[in-house]
Amino acid sequence: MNSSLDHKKIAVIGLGISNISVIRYLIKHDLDKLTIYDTRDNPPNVDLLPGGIDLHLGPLNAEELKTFDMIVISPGISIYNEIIEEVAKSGIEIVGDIELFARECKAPVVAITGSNGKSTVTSLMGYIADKAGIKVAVGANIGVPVFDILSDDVELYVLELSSFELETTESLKIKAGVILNVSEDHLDRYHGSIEEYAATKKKIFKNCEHVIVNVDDARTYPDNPKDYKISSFGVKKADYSISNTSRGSFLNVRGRNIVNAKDMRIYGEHNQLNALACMALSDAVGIPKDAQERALKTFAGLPHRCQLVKVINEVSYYNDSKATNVASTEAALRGLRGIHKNGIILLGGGLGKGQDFTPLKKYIGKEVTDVYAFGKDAQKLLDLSDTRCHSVINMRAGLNEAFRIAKPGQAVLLSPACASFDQFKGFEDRGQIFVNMVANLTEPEKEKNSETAATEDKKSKKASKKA
Ligand code: UMA
Ligand code: ADP
Repeated sequence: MNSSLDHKKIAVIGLGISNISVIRYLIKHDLDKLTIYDTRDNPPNVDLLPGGIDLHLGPLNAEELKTFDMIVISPGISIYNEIIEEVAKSGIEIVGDIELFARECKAPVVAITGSNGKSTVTSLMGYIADKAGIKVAVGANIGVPVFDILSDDVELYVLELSSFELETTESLKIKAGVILNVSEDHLDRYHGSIEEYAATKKKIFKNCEHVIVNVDDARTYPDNPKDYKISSFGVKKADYSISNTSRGSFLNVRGRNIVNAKDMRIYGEHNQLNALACMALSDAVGIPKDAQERALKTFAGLPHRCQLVKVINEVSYYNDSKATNVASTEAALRGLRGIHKNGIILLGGGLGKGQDFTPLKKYIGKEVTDVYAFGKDAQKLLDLSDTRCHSVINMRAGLNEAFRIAKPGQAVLLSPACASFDQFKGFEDRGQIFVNMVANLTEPEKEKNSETAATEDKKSKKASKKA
Protein backbone atom coordinates (compact mmCIF):
# COMPACT_ATOMS: atom_id res chain seq x y z
CA MET A 1 0.00 0.00 0.00
CA ASN A 2 1.26 3.44 -0.88
CA SER A 3 2.33 5.18 2.28
CA SER A 4 0.78 8.42 1.00
CA LEU A 5 -2.59 7.04 2.10
CA ASP A 6 -1.55 5.84 5.54
CA HIS A 7 -3.07 7.66 8.50
CA LYS A 8 -5.18 9.83 6.26
CA LYS A 9 -8.78 10.66 7.00
CA ILE A 10 -10.53 9.98 3.72
CA ALA A 11 -14.02 10.88 2.47
CA VAL A 12 -15.31 8.87 -0.48
CA ILE A 13 -18.11 10.67 -2.35
CA GLY A 14 -20.40 8.57 -4.54
CA LEU A 15 -21.55 4.98 -4.30
CA GLY A 16 -21.29 4.09 -7.99
CA ILE A 17 -19.34 1.09 -9.24
CA SER A 18 -16.02 2.94 -9.41
CA ASN A 19 -16.03 4.04 -5.79
CA ILE A 20 -17.37 0.72 -4.52
CA SER A 21 -14.22 -0.75 -6.03
CA VAL A 22 -12.09 1.98 -4.39
CA ILE A 23 -13.74 1.37 -1.01
CA ARG A 24 -13.07 -2.39 -1.25
CA TYR A 25 -9.44 -1.64 -2.01
CA LEU A 26 -9.01 0.88 0.80
CA ILE A 27 -10.66 -1.39 3.34
CA LYS A 28 -8.62 -4.40 2.25
CA HIS A 29 -5.56 -2.31 3.03
CA ASP A 30 -6.72 -1.66 6.54
CA LEU A 31 -7.79 1.91 6.15
CA ASP A 32 -10.31 2.52 8.86
CA LYS A 33 -10.62 6.28 8.70
CA LEU A 34 -13.12 6.17 5.86
CA THR A 35 -16.40 8.06 5.62
CA ILE A 36 -18.75 7.56 2.69
CA TYR A 37 -21.04 10.20 1.18
CA ASP A 38 -23.61 10.15 -1.59
CA THR A 39 -25.81 13.09 -2.57
CA ARG A 40 -28.76 10.81 -3.33
CA ASP A 41 -31.31 9.70 -0.77
CA ASN A 42 -31.35 6.19 -2.25
CA PRO A 43 -27.98 5.51 -3.84
CA PRO A 44 -27.15 2.13 -5.33
CA ASN A 45 -24.78 -0.41 -3.78
CA VAL A 46 -25.46 0.43 -0.10
CA ASP A 47 -25.84 -3.31 0.53
CA LEU A 48 -22.28 -3.86 -0.67
CA LEU A 49 -20.78 -1.70 2.10
CA PRO A 50 -19.28 -3.48 5.06
CA GLY A 51 -21.17 -3.09 8.32
CA GLY A 52 -20.10 -0.30 10.64
CA ILE A 53 -18.87 2.05 7.92
CA ASP A 54 -19.92 5.68 8.33
CA LEU A 55 -22.41 6.58 5.56
CA HIS A 56 -23.95 10.05 4.97
CA LEU A 57 -26.69 10.56 2.41
CA GLY A 58 -28.09 13.78 0.95
CA PRO A 59 -26.62 17.23 0.20
CA LEU A 60 -22.88 17.72 0.75
CA ASN A 61 -21.57 20.13 3.36
CA ALA A 62 -18.34 21.99 2.59
CA GLU A 63 -17.37 22.63 6.22
CA GLU A 64 -17.73 18.93 7.04
CA LEU A 65 -15.71 17.88 4.00
CA LYS A 66 -12.94 20.31 4.90
CA THR A 67 -12.17 18.17 7.97
CA PHE A 68 -10.75 15.37 5.78
CA ASP A 69 -7.19 14.97 4.43
CA MET A 70 -8.34 13.62 1.09
CA ILE A 71 -11.55 13.31 -0.90
CA VAL A 72 -12.11 10.55 -3.43
CA ILE A 73 -14.84 11.79 -5.73
CA SER A 74 -16.74 9.65 -8.23
CA PRO A 75 -16.61 10.63 -11.92
CA GLY A 76 -20.33 11.42 -11.95
CA ILE A 77 -19.73 14.40 -9.65
CA SER A 78 -18.12 17.40 -11.26
CA ILE A 79 -15.15 19.11 -9.67
CA TYR A 80 -16.96 22.32 -10.70
CA ASN A 81 -19.72 21.52 -8.22
CA GLU A 82 -19.72 24.60 -5.96
CA ILE A 83 -19.26 22.63 -2.73
CA ILE A 84 -16.35 20.69 -4.20
CA GLU A 85 -14.80 23.92 -5.54
CA GLU A 86 -15.02 25.45 -2.09
CA VAL A 87 -13.39 22.41 -0.47
CA ALA A 88 -10.64 22.36 -3.13
CA LYS A 89 -9.87 26.03 -2.45
CA SER A 90 -9.09 25.17 1.15
CA GLY A 91 -6.26 22.94 -0.12
CA ILE A 92 -7.76 19.51 0.50
CA GLU A 93 -6.63 16.95 -2.03
CA ILE A 94 -9.42 15.84 -4.36
CA VAL A 95 -8.77 12.72 -6.41
CA GLY A 96 -10.67 10.15 -8.45
CA ASP A 97 -10.20 6.40 -8.69
CA ILE A 98 -7.83 6.74 -11.67
CA GLU A 99 -5.48 8.99 -9.69
CA LEU A 100 -5.39 6.53 -6.79
CA PHE A 101 -4.82 3.70 -9.26
CA ALA A 102 -1.96 5.68 -10.86
CA ARG A 103 -0.19 5.73 -7.51
CA GLU A 104 -0.45 1.93 -7.18
CA CYS A 105 -0.06 0.57 -10.70
CA LYS A 106 3.27 -0.90 -11.82
CA ALA A 107 2.72 -2.08 -15.41
CA PRO A 108 2.76 0.20 -18.47
CA VAL A 109 -0.48 1.95 -19.40
CA VAL A 110 -2.06 2.66 -22.77
CA ALA A 111 -4.74 5.34 -22.38
CA ILE A 112 -7.50 6.33 -24.74
CA THR A 113 -9.82 9.29 -24.63
CA GLY A 114 -11.90 11.21 -27.18
CA SER A 115 -15.52 12.07 -27.81
CA ASN A 116 -16.24 8.98 -29.92
CA GLY A 117 -14.68 5.58 -30.52
CA LYS A 118 -13.12 5.19 -27.05
CA SER A 119 -14.75 1.88 -26.20
CA THR A 120 -14.13 0.44 -29.67
CA VAL A 121 -10.44 1.42 -29.60
CA THR A 122 -9.99 0.32 -25.99
CA SER A 123 -11.51 -3.11 -26.65
CA LEU A 124 -9.62 -3.55 -29.90
CA MET A 125 -6.35 -2.56 -28.18
CA GLY A 126 -7.02 -5.11 -25.44
CA TYR A 127 -7.84 -7.71 -28.09
CA ILE A 128 -4.61 -6.99 -30.02
CA ALA A 129 -2.48 -7.23 -26.86
CA ASP A 130 -4.19 -10.48 -25.92
CA LYS A 131 -3.54 -11.91 -29.41
CA ALA A 132 0.13 -11.03 -28.86
CA GLY A 133 0.15 -13.13 -25.70
CA ILE A 134 0.44 -10.17 -23.33
CA LYS A 135 -1.30 -10.35 -19.95
CA VAL A 136 -3.52 -7.34 -20.53
CA ALA A 137 -6.20 -5.77 -18.35
CA VAL A 138 -8.83 -3.45 -19.85
CA GLY A 139 -10.84 -1.02 -17.75
CA ALA A 140 -11.95 2.45 -16.53
CA ASN A 141 -14.77 4.29 -18.32
CA ILE A 142 -15.50 1.22 -20.45
CA GLY A 143 -17.36 -0.12 -17.42
CA VAL A 144 -14.75 -2.03 -15.43
CA PRO A 145 -13.45 0.01 -12.47
CA VAL A 146 -9.66 0.25 -12.40
CA PHE A 147 -9.36 -1.14 -8.88
CA ASP A 148 -11.11 -4.30 -10.14
CA ILE A 149 -8.24 -4.92 -12.57
CA LEU A 150 -5.26 -3.82 -10.47
CA SER A 151 -2.97 -6.83 -10.12
CA ASP A 152 0.74 -7.60 -9.96
CA ASP A 153 0.25 -10.15 -12.78
CA VAL A 154 -0.83 -7.57 -15.32
CA GLU A 155 1.75 -6.75 -18.02
CA LEU A 156 -0.20 -3.99 -19.77
CA TYR A 157 -3.20 -1.88 -18.78
CA VAL A 158 -5.47 -0.46 -21.47
CA LEU A 159 -7.63 2.30 -20.01
CA GLU A 160 -10.53 4.19 -21.52
CA LEU A 161 -10.53 7.58 -19.82
CA SER A 162 -13.45 9.98 -19.87
CA SER A 163 -13.10 13.73 -19.42
CA PHE A 164 -14.83 13.23 -16.07
CA GLU A 165 -12.07 10.87 -14.96
CA LEU A 166 -9.33 13.09 -16.35
CA GLU A 167 -10.60 16.05 -14.27
CA THR A 168 -9.15 14.42 -11.16
CA THR A 169 -6.14 12.61 -12.67
CA GLU A 170 -2.67 14.14 -12.30
CA SER A 171 0.03 11.49 -12.03
CA LEU A 172 -0.94 8.60 -14.31
CA LYS A 173 2.17 7.58 -16.27
CA ILE A 174 1.13 6.67 -19.78
CA LYS A 175 3.34 4.78 -22.21
CA ALA A 176 1.15 5.63 -25.20
CA GLY A 177 -1.95 7.81 -25.23
CA VAL A 178 -4.46 9.25 -27.66
CA ILE A 179 -7.30 11.74 -27.91
CA LEU A 180 -9.18 10.15 -30.81
CA ASN A 181 -11.31 13.20 -31.68
CA VAL A 182 -13.07 16.08 -29.98
CA SER A 183 -16.64 17.07 -30.73
CA GLU A 184 -19.47 18.53 -28.67
CA ASP A 185 -20.35 16.30 -25.74
CA HIS A 186 -20.94 16.82 -22.03
CA LEU A 187 -20.91 20.58 -22.56
CA ASP A 188 -23.44 20.90 -19.74
CA ARG A 189 -20.53 20.01 -17.41
CA TYR A 190 -17.99 22.36 -19.06
CA HIS A 191 -19.87 25.68 -18.89
CA GLY A 192 -20.98 25.21 -22.52
CA SER A 193 -17.37 25.48 -23.73
CA ILE A 194 -15.87 22.92 -26.11
CA GLU A 195 -12.45 24.47 -25.39
CA GLU A 196 -12.81 23.71 -21.69
CA TYR A 197 -13.93 20.16 -22.52
CA ALA A 198 -10.95 19.72 -24.90
CA ALA A 199 -8.54 21.12 -22.30
CA THR A 200 -9.77 18.52 -19.81
CA LYS A 201 -9.13 15.77 -22.36
CA LYS A 202 -5.59 17.10 -22.87
CA LYS A 203 -4.78 16.20 -19.27
CA ILE A 204 -4.09 12.74 -20.73
CA PHE A 205 -0.78 14.14 -22.06
CA LYS A 206 0.51 15.24 -18.66
CA ASN A 207 2.78 12.21 -18.09
CA CYS A 208 2.54 10.62 -21.52
CA GLU A 209 5.59 9.27 -23.34
CA HIS A 210 4.27 8.64 -26.85
CA VAL A 211 1.32 10.68 -28.10
CA ILE A 212 -0.85 9.58 -31.01
CA VAL A 213 -2.55 12.54 -32.74
CA ASN A 214 -5.42 12.71 -35.23
CA VAL A 215 -4.22 14.87 -38.16
CA ASP A 216 -7.82 15.73 -39.03
CA ASP A 217 -8.59 17.22 -35.61
CA ALA A 218 -6.34 19.96 -34.19
CA ARG A 219 -7.87 19.57 -30.73
CA THR A 220 -6.23 16.14 -30.38
CA TYR A 221 -2.70 17.63 -30.32
CA PRO A 222 -0.79 18.46 -27.15
CA ASP A 223 -0.07 22.16 -26.66
CA ASN A 224 3.69 21.50 -26.88
CA PRO A 225 4.08 18.63 -29.39
CA LYS A 226 7.89 18.93 -29.29
CA ASP A 227 7.89 17.60 -25.73
CA TYR A 228 6.66 14.17 -26.88
CA LYS A 229 7.31 11.29 -29.23
CA ILE A 230 4.49 11.77 -31.73
CA SER A 231 2.84 9.46 -34.29
CA SER A 232 -0.16 10.52 -36.35
CA PHE A 233 -3.24 8.86 -37.78
CA GLY A 234 -5.88 10.21 -40.14
CA VAL A 235 -7.65 9.78 -43.43
CA LYS A 236 -4.67 11.08 -45.45
CA LYS A 237 -1.16 12.46 -44.90
CA ALA A 238 -0.50 10.73 -41.61
CA ASP A 239 1.90 8.02 -40.41
CA TYR A 240 -1.13 5.71 -40.16
CA SER A 241 -3.64 6.50 -42.92
CA ILE A 242 -6.23 5.08 -45.30
CA SER A 243 -5.10 4.26 -48.81
CA ASN A 244 -7.82 3.85 -51.43
CA THR A 245 -6.82 1.44 -54.20
CA SER A 246 -8.63 -0.51 -56.92
CA ARG A 247 -8.53 -3.50 -54.54
CA GLY A 248 -10.27 -1.55 -51.76
CA SER A 249 -9.31 0.69 -48.84
CA PHE A 250 -6.19 -0.35 -46.95
CA LEU A 251 -4.88 0.50 -43.52
CA ASN A 252 -1.57 1.98 -44.50
CA VAL A 253 1.44 2.39 -42.22
CA ARG A 254 4.10 4.83 -43.42
CA GLY A 255 3.42 4.01 -47.07
CA ARG A 256 2.85 0.25 -46.70
CA ASN A 257 -0.61 -1.23 -47.22
CA ILE A 258 -1.17 -3.60 -44.30
CA VAL A 259 -4.82 -4.71 -43.96
CA ASN A 260 -7.62 -4.44 -46.52
CA ALA A 261 -10.72 -2.96 -44.83
CA LYS A 262 -12.77 -5.62 -46.63
CA ASP A 263 -11.04 -8.24 -44.46
CA MET A 264 -12.13 -6.51 -41.26
CA ARG A 265 -15.36 -7.15 -39.36
CA ILE A 266 -15.95 -3.54 -38.26
CA TYR A 267 -17.27 -1.16 -40.89
CA GLY A 268 -17.16 2.46 -41.97
CA GLU A 269 -14.38 5.01 -42.25
CA HIS A 270 -14.64 5.85 -38.55
CA ASN A 271 -13.79 2.26 -37.68
CA GLN A 272 -10.84 2.30 -40.07
CA LEU A 273 -9.60 5.36 -38.18
CA ASN A 274 -10.15 3.51 -34.90
CA ALA A 275 -8.08 0.61 -36.24
CA LEU A 276 -5.28 2.98 -37.32
CA ALA A 277 -5.20 4.53 -33.85
CA CYS A 278 -4.82 1.02 -32.41
CA MET A 279 -1.98 0.20 -34.78
CA ALA A 280 -0.18 3.40 -33.75
CA LEU A 281 -0.70 2.65 -30.04
CA SER A 282 0.41 -0.96 -30.56
CA ASP A 283 3.61 0.05 -32.32
CA ALA A 284 4.30 2.59 -29.58
CA VAL A 285 4.27 -0.16 -26.95
CA GLY A 286 6.07 -2.71 -29.12
CA ILE A 287 3.28 -5.16 -29.98
CA PRO A 288 4.41 -7.31 -32.94
CA LYS A 289 2.83 -6.48 -36.30
CA ASP A 290 1.66 -10.06 -37.02
CA ALA A 291 -0.47 -10.06 -33.85
CA GLN A 292 -1.90 -6.68 -34.81
CA GLU A 293 -2.89 -7.94 -38.25
CA ARG A 294 -4.48 -11.13 -36.94
CA ALA A 295 -6.48 -9.17 -34.41
CA LEU A 296 -7.63 -6.50 -36.87
CA LYS A 297 -9.06 -9.18 -39.14
CA THR A 298 -11.02 -10.97 -36.43
CA PHE A 299 -12.23 -8.25 -34.04
CA ALA A 300 -16.03 -8.27 -34.28
CA GLY A 301 -16.75 -4.87 -32.71
CA LEU A 302 -19.00 -4.07 -29.79
CA PRO A 303 -22.79 -4.27 -29.62
CA HIS A 304 -24.85 -1.06 -30.02
CA ARG A 305 -22.29 0.52 -32.35
CA CYS A 306 -23.58 0.48 -35.95
CA GLN A 307 -24.58 -3.15 -35.44
CA LEU A 308 -26.58 -4.74 -38.26
CA VAL A 309 -29.50 -6.36 -36.45
CA LYS A 310 -31.52 -7.86 -39.28
CA VAL A 311 -32.51 -7.48 -42.93
CA ILE A 312 -36.29 -7.58 -43.48
CA ASN A 313 -37.83 -7.17 -46.92
CA GLU A 314 -34.42 -5.98 -48.18
CA VAL A 315 -34.36 -3.21 -45.55
CA SER A 316 -31.39 -3.29 -43.15
CA TYR A 317 -32.00 -2.41 -39.49
CA TYR A 318 -29.00 -1.03 -37.56
CA ASN A 319 -28.62 -0.51 -33.84
CA ASP A 320 -26.27 2.41 -33.11
CA SER A 321 -27.74 3.19 -29.70
CA LYS A 322 -24.28 4.12 -28.40
CA ALA A 323 -24.41 7.21 -30.65
CA THR A 324 -25.13 9.60 -27.80
CA ASN A 325 -23.83 12.71 -29.55
CA VAL A 326 -24.15 14.39 -32.94
CA ALA A 327 -20.65 13.47 -34.17
CA SER A 328 -21.20 9.74 -33.61
CA THR A 329 -24.47 9.89 -35.56
CA GLU A 330 -22.64 11.71 -38.35
CA ALA A 331 -20.00 8.93 -38.36
CA ALA A 332 -22.74 6.30 -38.72
CA LEU A 333 -24.38 8.20 -41.58
CA ARG A 334 -21.06 8.59 -43.39
CA GLY A 335 -20.24 4.93 -42.81
CA LEU A 336 -23.59 3.64 -44.10
CA ARG A 337 -24.26 6.01 -46.99
CA GLY A 338 -21.99 4.08 -49.37
CA ILE A 339 -23.88 0.85 -48.63
CA HIS A 340 -27.44 2.23 -48.70
CA LYS A 341 -27.72 4.40 -51.78
CA ASN A 342 -31.55 4.38 -51.53
CA GLY A 343 -31.28 6.29 -48.30
CA ILE A 344 -31.41 5.99 -44.54
CA ILE A 345 -34.37 6.43 -42.21
CA LEU A 346 -33.03 7.81 -38.96
CA LEU A 347 -34.49 7.24 -35.50
CA GLY A 348 -33.17 9.71 -32.95
CA GLY A 349 -33.74 11.87 -29.93
CA GLY A 350 -33.49 11.76 -26.16
CA LEU A 351 -31.41 14.09 -23.99
CA GLY A 352 -29.53 16.54 -26.21
CA LYS A 353 -26.93 17.60 -23.57
CA GLY A 354 -26.90 21.17 -24.91
CA GLN A 355 -25.46 20.15 -28.29
CA ASP A 356 -25.84 21.98 -31.58
CA PHE A 357 -27.76 19.64 -33.93
CA THR A 358 -27.30 21.68 -37.12
CA PRO A 359 -24.36 19.52 -38.36
CA LEU A 360 -27.01 16.85 -39.10
CA LYS A 361 -28.96 19.17 -41.40
CA LYS A 362 -26.73 18.55 -44.42
CA TYR A 363 -27.66 14.84 -44.51
CA ILE A 364 -31.42 15.42 -44.48
CA GLY A 365 -32.97 15.13 -47.92
CA LYS A 366 -29.70 13.54 -49.13
CA GLU A 367 -28.46 10.45 -47.28
CA VAL A 368 -31.36 10.66 -44.82
CA THR A 369 -34.83 10.45 -46.35
CA ASP A 370 -36.79 10.74 -43.07
CA VAL A 371 -36.15 11.29 -39.39
CA TYR A 372 -38.43 10.04 -36.61
CA ALA A 373 -37.69 12.03 -33.47
CA PHE A 374 -38.65 11.08 -29.92
CA GLY A 375 -37.70 11.94 -26.36
CA LYS A 376 -37.17 15.10 -24.34
CA ASP A 377 -35.15 17.05 -26.91
CA ALA A 378 -36.94 15.73 -30.04
CA GLN A 379 -37.65 19.31 -31.07
CA LYS A 380 -33.93 19.86 -31.79
CA LEU A 381 -34.18 17.24 -34.54
CA LEU A 382 -37.61 18.42 -35.69
CA ASP A 383 -36.14 21.90 -36.21
CA LEU A 384 -33.83 20.50 -38.91
CA SER A 385 -36.61 20.05 -41.50
CA ASP A 386 -40.37 20.76 -41.60
CA THR A 387 -41.08 18.05 -44.14
CA ARG A 388 -38.64 15.23 -43.44
CA CYS A 389 -38.48 15.20 -39.64
CA HIS A 390 -41.52 13.72 -37.90
CA SER A 391 -42.47 13.70 -34.25
CA VAL A 392 -43.24 10.34 -32.63
CA ILE A 393 -44.12 9.54 -29.05
CA ASN A 394 -41.30 7.05 -28.54
CA MET A 395 -38.74 4.82 -30.26
CA ARG A 396 -41.31 2.05 -30.80
CA ALA A 397 -43.62 4.38 -32.72
CA GLY A 398 -40.64 5.62 -34.75
CA LEU A 399 -39.61 2.09 -35.67
CA ASN A 400 -43.16 1.19 -36.66
CA GLU A 401 -43.37 4.24 -38.93
CA ALA A 402 -39.96 3.48 -40.44
CA PHE A 403 -41.01 -0.13 -41.03
CA ARG A 404 -44.16 1.09 -42.78
CA ILE A 405 -42.41 3.46 -45.20
CA ALA A 406 -39.03 1.75 -45.79
CA LYS A 407 -38.19 0.72 -49.36
CA PRO A 408 -35.86 -2.10 -50.45
CA GLY A 409 -32.20 -1.13 -50.24
CA GLN A 410 -32.79 1.40 -47.47
CA ALA A 411 -31.46 1.32 -43.93
CA VAL A 412 -33.39 2.00 -40.75
CA LEU A 413 -30.84 3.37 -38.33
CA LEU A 414 -31.27 3.91 -34.60
CA SER A 415 -28.53 6.49 -33.99
CA PRO A 416 -30.09 8.90 -31.53
CA ALA A 417 -27.35 11.60 -31.18
CA CYS A 418 -28.65 11.92 -27.62
CA ALA A 419 -28.30 10.33 -24.22
CA SER A 420 -31.06 7.91 -23.30
CA PHE A 421 -31.88 8.54 -19.65
CA ASP A 422 -35.17 10.37 -20.30
CA GLN A 423 -36.87 7.19 -21.55
CA PHE A 424 -34.43 4.31 -20.91
CA LYS A 425 -32.07 2.96 -18.25
CA GLY A 426 -29.08 3.59 -20.52
CA PHE A 427 -27.85 3.14 -24.09
CA GLU A 428 -27.65 -0.66 -23.66
CA ASP A 429 -31.28 -0.78 -22.56
CA ARG A 430 -32.34 1.43 -25.49
CA GLY A 431 -30.35 -0.70 -27.95
CA GLN A 432 -31.58 -4.01 -26.58
CA ILE A 433 -35.22 -2.88 -26.72
CA PHE A 434 -34.66 -1.83 -30.33
CA VAL A 435 -33.08 -5.20 -31.19
CA ASN A 436 -36.04 -7.01 -29.58
CA MET A 437 -38.55 -4.87 -31.42
CA VAL A 438 -36.81 -5.45 -34.75
CA ALA A 439 -36.87 -9.20 -34.09
CA ASN A 440 -40.64 -8.96 -33.56
CA LEU A 441 -41.26 -7.05 -36.78
CA THR A 442 -41.23 -10.33 -38.72
CA GLU A 443 -43.39 -12.27 -36.29
CA PRO A 444 -46.93 -10.91 -36.66
CA GLU A 445 -48.62 -14.10 -35.51
CA LYS A 446 -46.61 -14.28 -32.33
CA GLU A 447 -47.19 -10.59 -31.64
CA LYS A 448 -50.95 -10.92 -32.17
CA ASN A 449 -51.11 -13.75 -29.65
CA SER A 450 -48.93 -12.09 -27.07
CA GLU A 451 -50.30 -10.41 -23.98
CA THR A 452 -48.95 -7.08 -25.15
CA ALA A 453 -50.72 -7.20 -28.51
CA ALA A 454 -53.76 -5.47 -27.07
CA THR A 455 -51.71 -2.51 -26.00
CA GLU A 456 -49.96 -2.05 -29.33
CA ASP A 457 -50.97 1.09 -31.12
CA LYS A 458 -52.76 0.91 -34.46
CA LYS A 459 -49.65 1.78 -36.42
CA SER A 460 -47.75 -1.10 -34.89
CA LYS A 461 -50.50 -3.55 -35.96
CA LYS A 462 -50.46 -2.14 -39.46
CA ALA A 463 -46.71 -2.63 -39.57
CA SER A 464 -46.97 -6.21 -38.33
CA LYS A 465 -49.57 -7.09 -41.00
CA LYS A 466 -47.29 -5.73 -43.69
CA ALA A 467 -44.59 -8.17 -42.62
N1 UMA B 1 -24.26 10.52 -8.46
C1 UMA B 1 -24.97 11.32 -7.60
N2 UMA B 1 -24.48 11.54 -6.36
C2 UMA B 1 -23.35 10.99 -5.92
C3 UMA B 1 -22.61 10.16 -6.80
C4 UMA B 1 -23.09 9.95 -8.05
O1 UMA B 1 -26.03 11.83 -7.96
O2 UMA B 1 -22.98 11.24 -4.75
C5 UMA B 1 -24.78 10.25 -9.81
C6 UMA B 1 -23.90 10.82 -10.93
O3 UMA B 1 -24.18 12.15 -11.21
C7 UMA B 1 -24.24 9.88 -12.07
C8 UMA B 1 -24.51 8.56 -11.39
O4 UMA B 1 -24.73 8.87 -10.02
O5 UMA B 1 -25.43 10.29 -12.72
C9 UMA B 1 -23.38 7.57 -11.53
O6 UMA B 1 -22.17 8.24 -11.24
P1 UMA B 1 -20.90 7.53 -10.62
O7 UMA B 1 -19.79 8.50 -10.68
O8 UMA B 1 -21.25 6.94 -9.33
O9 UMA B 1 -20.66 6.40 -11.69
P2 UMA B 1 -20.08 4.93 -11.51
O10 UMA B 1 -21.19 3.98 -11.30
O11 UMA B 1 -18.95 4.90 -10.54
O12 UMA B 1 -19.51 4.71 -13.00
C10 UMA B 1 -18.34 5.42 -13.38
C11 UMA B 1 -18.59 6.06 -14.73
N3 UMA B 1 -19.76 6.92 -14.65
C12 UMA B 1 -19.73 8.21 -14.98
O13 UMA B 1 -18.73 8.76 -15.36
C13 UMA B 1 -21.00 8.99 -14.83
C14 UMA B 1 -18.83 4.97 -15.76
O14 UMA B 1 -18.89 5.57 -17.05
C15 UMA B 1 -17.65 4.00 -15.76
O15 UMA B 1 -17.91 2.95 -16.65
C16 UMA B 1 -17.47 3.44 -14.35
O16 UMA B 1 -17.27 4.53 -13.43
C17 UMA B 1 -16.28 2.48 -14.23
O17 UMA B 1 -15.09 3.13 -14.18
C18 UMA B 1 -20.23 5.62 -17.60
C19 UMA B 1 -20.46 6.94 -18.32
O18 UMA B 1 -21.61 7.28 -18.60
C20 UMA B 1 -20.40 4.50 -18.63
N4 UMA B 1 -19.41 7.70 -18.67
C21 UMA B 1 -19.53 8.92 -19.42
C22 UMA B 1 -19.48 8.65 -20.92
O19 UMA B 1 -18.97 7.59 -21.33
O20 UMA B 1 -19.93 9.53 -21.68
C23 UMA B 1 -18.37 9.85 -19.07
P1 ADP C 1 -17.24 5.94 -26.90
O1 ADP C 1 -16.76 4.94 -25.92
O2 ADP C 1 -16.27 7.08 -27.09
O3 ADP C 1 -18.63 6.41 -26.67
P2 ADP C 1 -17.81 3.86 -28.87
O4 ADP C 1 -16.72 3.05 -29.47
O5 ADP C 1 -18.64 3.22 -27.83
O6 ADP C 1 -17.20 5.22 -28.33
O7 ADP C 1 -18.76 4.39 -30.03
C1 ADP C 1 -19.76 5.35 -29.72
C2 ADP C 1 -20.46 5.83 -30.95
O8 ADP C 1 -19.55 6.54 -31.79
C3 ADP C 1 -21.04 4.72 -31.81
O9 ADP C 1 -22.24 5.23 -32.31
C4 ADP C 1 -20.02 4.53 -32.91
O10 ADP C 1 -20.62 4.06 -34.10
C5 ADP C 1 -19.44 5.93 -33.08
N1 ADP C 1 -18.01 5.94 -33.37
C6 ADP C 1 -17.10 4.97 -33.14
N2 ADP C 1 -15.87 5.37 -33.52
C7 ADP C 1 -15.98 6.64 -33.97
C8 ADP C 1 -15.06 7.60 -34.49
N3 ADP C 1 -13.77 7.32 -34.61
N4 ADP C 1 -15.56 8.81 -34.87
C9 ADP C 1 -16.86 9.10 -34.74
N5 ADP C 1 -17.79 8.22 -34.27
C10 ADP C 1 -17.36 7.01 -33.88
